[in-house]
Amino acid sequence: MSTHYPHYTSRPVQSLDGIWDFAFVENVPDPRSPDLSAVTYTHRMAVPGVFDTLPDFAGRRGTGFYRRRVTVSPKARELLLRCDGLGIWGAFFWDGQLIGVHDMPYSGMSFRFEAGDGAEHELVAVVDNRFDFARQPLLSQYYDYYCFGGLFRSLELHEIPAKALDRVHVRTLTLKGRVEVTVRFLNPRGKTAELRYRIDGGKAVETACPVQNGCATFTAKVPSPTLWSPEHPALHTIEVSFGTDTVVERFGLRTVEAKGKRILLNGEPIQLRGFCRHESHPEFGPALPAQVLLEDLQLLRQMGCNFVRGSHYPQDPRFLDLCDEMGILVWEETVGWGDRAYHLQEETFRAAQLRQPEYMVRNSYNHPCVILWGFLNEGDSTDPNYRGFYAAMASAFRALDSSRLVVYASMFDSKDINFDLVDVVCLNTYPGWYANQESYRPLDEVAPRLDHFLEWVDSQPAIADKPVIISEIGAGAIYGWRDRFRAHWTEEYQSDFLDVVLSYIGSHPRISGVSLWLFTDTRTYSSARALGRPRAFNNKGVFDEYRRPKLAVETVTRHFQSQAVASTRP
Ligand code: ADA
Repeated sequence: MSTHYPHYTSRPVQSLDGIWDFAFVENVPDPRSPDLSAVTYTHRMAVPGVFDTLPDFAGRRGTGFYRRRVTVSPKARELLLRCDGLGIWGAFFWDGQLIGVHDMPYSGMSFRFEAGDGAEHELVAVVDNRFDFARQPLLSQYYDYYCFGGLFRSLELHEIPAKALDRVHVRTLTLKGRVEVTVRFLNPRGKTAELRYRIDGGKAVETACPVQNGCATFTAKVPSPTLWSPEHPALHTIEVSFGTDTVVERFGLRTVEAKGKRILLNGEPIQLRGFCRHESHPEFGPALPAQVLLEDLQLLRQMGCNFVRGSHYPQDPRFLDLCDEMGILVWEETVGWGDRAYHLQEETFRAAQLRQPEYMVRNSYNHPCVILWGFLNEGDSTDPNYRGFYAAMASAFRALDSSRLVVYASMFDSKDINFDLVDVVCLNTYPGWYANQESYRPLDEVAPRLDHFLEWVDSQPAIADKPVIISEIGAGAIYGWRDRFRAHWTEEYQSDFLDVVLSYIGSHPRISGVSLWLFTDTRTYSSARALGRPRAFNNKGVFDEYRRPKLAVETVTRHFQSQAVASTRP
């Protein structure tokens, strides 16, 4: 059984998670065509895991070679390797032959190939964590988060039958339980497909559907429909069979839209209360054990949150399954950080960005928790030269999924020129933190800056009707650093700061939501840029990297819990 939905219940599926042979090599000229016979496997490595937090390789950049034996059934013909995510670039070799390049960091990708003769095979993964713009344009050393190296999410091997399913996507058509079901095939053949489906384990329905562009689409009625919401995260399942192949997908009935300056969930206005969260841990990197995923979600719930911004990359599918179950709304976004002309003008960067929505939508479509598709965090949204690219990113998401809102987080305040292209106006802003040095009381910068922004939005006809999210705002604090001066970097200052911010947001109905920066402290630059990031961590977490609470947790809890109570009052 897979670690997350979907579950392929009839084809042979084996998990490749576990301990692999490993070698770390520096200065490999081209990891796309390595000399595998020259590699000496000196170590063992965990999958999922990251090699660059372990004592022997901490902080090093180079090429990791992973190797293991795999046994498939002797009659296996076609295989599919699914890798739920790696960093920062990878290639897979089956019996020495290249079977796929994984160049979408943090995204799940699958590779199909012939099994070859016999039951015993060798699988090698070459995982490179060096920054190389030509090979991996999506991640750079200057990004304000450490880009870990390794096979950091699960791997599976599937034996594919001749008639095989890829994914089944379910879209809510009406809140009374009418859904649109799109079945995607791996080997689309013929004009019609004979399908069998069951919803919530109920009666099996047979249907013959026309196949177009590799997909068959039909509508269905959920027999006992229950809406999904943060308060009642009810979920449904659909099991679809095609020939001998069966997949079970889970979905929720819910709608999301932007209307009259509000975000509506199931037709009702919703206020988003939450945090930006990095999938990061000093030891595990993004390969968080299920226990830590649960820990994070319990901490968020205890603070009264209903929202997580998955900064700044596609999310772990196990985390999204848990958000579905626990009723936490999610903003999922493409890999990117502060990209300026030097990236935005490069065709390799643009092409890689434009491919990300394809994987994100394919992987996350059925998660009711995901309500926002985001792209290009703090990219240059002031330069008219890149407005076309912003429009293309928004269209890429909309073409694949018209059932969610599309956003990007801007740091440019009233200088931004692209807010009209997306559904919600989202601002990252740090008044009172990156403050005027002459300021005697930097906290006084918060309200005027936010006032100015909201007035500006309302004065712009093209965006005045859109909802507003404060997608980042926060202040750093070093865990355990308390001081009666309550100055920058003390836990006291962070707590005072978030008190001011959340008092403001709580009394300004024009703001539809906030994702505070940041949930936990997160490893970042290890170069000289770390001079502005004590410990080479982004220290704006209200928890440190080991999830130990700072003073601000009580402050945030007080505000979010009282807002949560207020929002449920009739
Ligand atoms: C930006 C960015 C974050 C983080 C933050 C900060 O808004 O989006 O990733 O770097 O600034 O801490 O300054």
